[in-house]
Amino acid sequence: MQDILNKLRIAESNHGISTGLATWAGQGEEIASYSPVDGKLIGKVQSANRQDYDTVVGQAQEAFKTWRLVPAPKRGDIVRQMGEQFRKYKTELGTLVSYEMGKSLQEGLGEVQEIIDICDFAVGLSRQLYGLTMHSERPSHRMYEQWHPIGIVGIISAFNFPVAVWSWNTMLAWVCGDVCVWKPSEKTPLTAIACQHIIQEVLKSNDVPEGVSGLIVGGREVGEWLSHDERIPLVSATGSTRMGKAVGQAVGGRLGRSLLELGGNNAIIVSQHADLPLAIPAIVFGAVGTAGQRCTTTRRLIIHESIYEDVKNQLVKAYGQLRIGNPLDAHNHVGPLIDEAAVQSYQSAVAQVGALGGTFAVEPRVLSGDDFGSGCYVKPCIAEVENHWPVVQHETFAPILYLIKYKTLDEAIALQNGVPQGLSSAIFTLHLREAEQFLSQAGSDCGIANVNIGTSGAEIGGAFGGEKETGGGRESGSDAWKAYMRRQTNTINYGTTLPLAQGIKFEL
Ligand code: UN1
Repeated sequence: MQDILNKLRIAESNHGISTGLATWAGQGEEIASYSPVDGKLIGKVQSANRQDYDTVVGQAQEAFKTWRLVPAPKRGDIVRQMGEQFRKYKTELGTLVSYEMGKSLQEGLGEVQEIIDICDFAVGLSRQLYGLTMHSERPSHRMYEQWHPIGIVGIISAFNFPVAVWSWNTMLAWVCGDVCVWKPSEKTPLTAIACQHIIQEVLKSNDVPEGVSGLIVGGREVGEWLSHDERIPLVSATGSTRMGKAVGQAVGGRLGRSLLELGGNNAIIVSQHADLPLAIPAIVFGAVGTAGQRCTTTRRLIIHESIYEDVKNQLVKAYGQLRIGNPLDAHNHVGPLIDEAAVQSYQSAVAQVGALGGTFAVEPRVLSGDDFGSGCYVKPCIAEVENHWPVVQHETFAPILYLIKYKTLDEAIALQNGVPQGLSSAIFTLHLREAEQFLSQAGSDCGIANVNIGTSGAEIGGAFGGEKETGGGRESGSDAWKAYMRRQTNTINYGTTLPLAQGIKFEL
């Protein structure tokens, strides 16, 4: 690991990590990053105080003045070079993601692949920031719209995807001509610093001011500074619904824009017409991948009553084959939770299930022993529950899968939609009518609705996000870029008279 930290220019230090970055020099409290894999200290980071914050935002404001003038395809070329850098550092960064956050190495590498993919996407996008032209109702008038950069984008990201979610926002924002100020999760500061180092080489060699990429390491107060700061027209926040409500209210209070990607409570409907050999691995990956800490994690299974016992038995068998342990060991499927507080949430949720009369098809357990020294390893479990129970309505960031029975598809869709969140959803069926009903306007109410694939593991090419308490924002692919720009409608009169719209007469 030391080799990897050296390559990423993160040295272990008891006195904070010196990055040599002008855009980040913390004078605030020290934040220690412990690995949930083995409980060891990876490094300590000085967080930013308010003065550091203002310095970074000031640098971002200055950088915006030049960055917005760089032609978009040229900005795209710089993002292309960043993609090359991430290709170069994929193994090292993926390994650090795995070690600092605790997800499997495969998923750590997958996360860096998402960065590479969004860089490629953004390069193409840099030549496609299209606006429409309209036909004016007035003679010798031309109307069109154009998209301009909006300014500083504040990015608040969560521990579970410590680098990919940053890149979805940043790479788009950059080709759009914006500059970014990033507040990573205080649980994963080192992966953020590593990213900052990786992109610095590109910024330097292209003479781009460092201020296009500010980094603010710190706790909740940094999120509050960003949310209340009128210098920041857009705040993109990924994390809990509680955090998103606070950000949304603060940003809304000053009529700024927020882009919120918050909690999910994702369900898969397993119809009697499902191809079970396809469904079972999708369910298991969705429920236990990233130890249940994705916002797209499969939390609820809504199973047709005629196949309920069969599906349950197959899942119990599949869970029996799961290997839990060090995520850097490629043999293991499930790593640790992020910290002990997450273990407590898992314990509290399973206790609530028990108290409400739920039964466990696969028992929960906090694992102990030499291999689980960090105290953050838990057993993925399966509980038989009712959808309306508060614990089932709530997103617990842990590998707890809830089983629910249904009789008719209408009922299944109502159950699937019957939670406060609306991020991801799926149905397994080979029946065309069922699939189409699920996808129809009267079907799933989520931002993501899949057929015959699970709820997690979305590709970057689609718009990512969801409805209701998930916050309504869309990041990543499709036309999500529009949130990062301001639209301007332009009407040009190239005639010799001044006709007014709506035929209004005004004579002097
Ligand atoms: C998240 O958990 O915040 O679709 C993002 C997925 C990943 C992204 C998840 N591509 O599961």
